Amino acid sequence: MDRTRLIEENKKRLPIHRFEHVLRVAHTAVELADRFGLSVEKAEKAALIHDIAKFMEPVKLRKKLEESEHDERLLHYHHELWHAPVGAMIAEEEFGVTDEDVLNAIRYHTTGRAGMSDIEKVIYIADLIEPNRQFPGVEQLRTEAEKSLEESMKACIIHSVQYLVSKQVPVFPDSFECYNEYVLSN
Ligand code: DGI
Ligand code: FE
Ligand code: FE
Ligand code: FE
Repeated sequence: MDRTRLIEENKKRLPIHRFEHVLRVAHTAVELADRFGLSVEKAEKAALIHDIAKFMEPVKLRKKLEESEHDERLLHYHHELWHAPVGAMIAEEEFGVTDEDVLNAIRYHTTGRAGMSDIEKVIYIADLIEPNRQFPGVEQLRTEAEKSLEESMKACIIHSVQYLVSKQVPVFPDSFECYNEYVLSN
C-alpha cells in the first residue's frame, strides 16, 4: 500500500490529533533514518502504520490478539500495550506489509525489546521525541538523537522505564529486557 493510501487509512481510523501525531512521527523517523544511513522507505512505512490500531476498543484489540499467535503475557498487562501488536497484524493482513523489520518496528513500538533492529529503534525514538511531545527531559532525548542511534535508544528506554516506575504502573518484561541490554553493555 502506498504512502497516500496509508495516510488515508490513518485519517479514516484516527481522530485528528492522533492523525497529526502519526505524520510527525513519520517526519521524525525519516529524518533519523536518513541521518543514520537506514532505509527511509521502511522507516516511513512503519511510522505511518504504528498507531493505526490506537483507537480500536480494548475488547476488539483483545479479540484480534486472540485470533492468532500472540504473546500471552500481553493480556495480563494494560490494554494500552495492545495497539502495537494489533497494528502489526493490520499491517500484514490489510495493508499487505511483508517486511518483517517494518512489522517488528510496529509490533514493538510501545514496549521496545532486547535485540531491536535499527529500524525498530528509529520508530521507538521518533514516537517519543516527535516535535509535539512535551515532557521534562525531551530536549535531552532530542539532542541524543542528533548524535547516535545507540545512545539515543539507550536514553529513551531509560526514560520510559523510569517514567513507568515513577507512576508505579506495571512494566512489561520486554521493556525491562531492552533496558537491561543497554545498561549491561558498558
Ligand atoms: O501510542 P503512543 O501514545 O504514541 O505511544 P506508545 O505506543 O509508545 O505508548 C502508549 C502508552 O503506553 C504510553 O502512555 C505509555 C504506555 N506504556 C508503555 N510501556 C508500558 C506502558 N504502560 C504500562 N502500563 N506498561 C508498560 O510497560
Ligand atoms: Fe503507540
Ligand atoms: Fe513509544
Ligand atoms: Fe505513537
